[in-house]
Amino acid sequence: MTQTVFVLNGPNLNLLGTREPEIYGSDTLADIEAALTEQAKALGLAIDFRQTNHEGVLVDWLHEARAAGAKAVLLNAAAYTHTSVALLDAIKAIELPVIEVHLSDPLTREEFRHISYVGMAAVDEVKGLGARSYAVALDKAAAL
Ligand code: CA2
Repeated sequence: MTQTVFVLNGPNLNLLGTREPEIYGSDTLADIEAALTEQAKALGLAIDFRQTNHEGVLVDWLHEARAAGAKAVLLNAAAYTHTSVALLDAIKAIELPVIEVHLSDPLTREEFRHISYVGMAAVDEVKGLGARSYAVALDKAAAL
């Protein structure tokens, strides 16, 4: 049976491609989803790609990934990366491999972006490559 990788995106990423292209690139989230869908097919995988602006919804989706028997989760929690103990607890609780993804490299930006609660429980991270961060992360998930 085809294994599924959940790709979960947090707040404001629905605006991708409309503003701040110098930081986040000019691809929209729909562009990233389309490219990942093709890449997943080539890898013999399926993706379940989602975006929400709500912290608790991300927590619910992490639980759902476990219940669905997902192979892994790619998580760009956006600003919640830097604030959310709830996400840290959820990642620990689901006992699935979670790969942290960022378009930019938060470590080269403001100091408040240097802490990552997601990173405290993620098995790996890919950041700073723009839309390609997702592609590299999916290759890593496929290799798990
Ligand atoms: O680089 C990333 O992927 C981030 O997760 C993006 C977050 C930021 O808070 C993290 O520190 C790093 C911000 C996402 C906001 O997305 C926008 C996209 C277009 C225009 C405005 C915001």
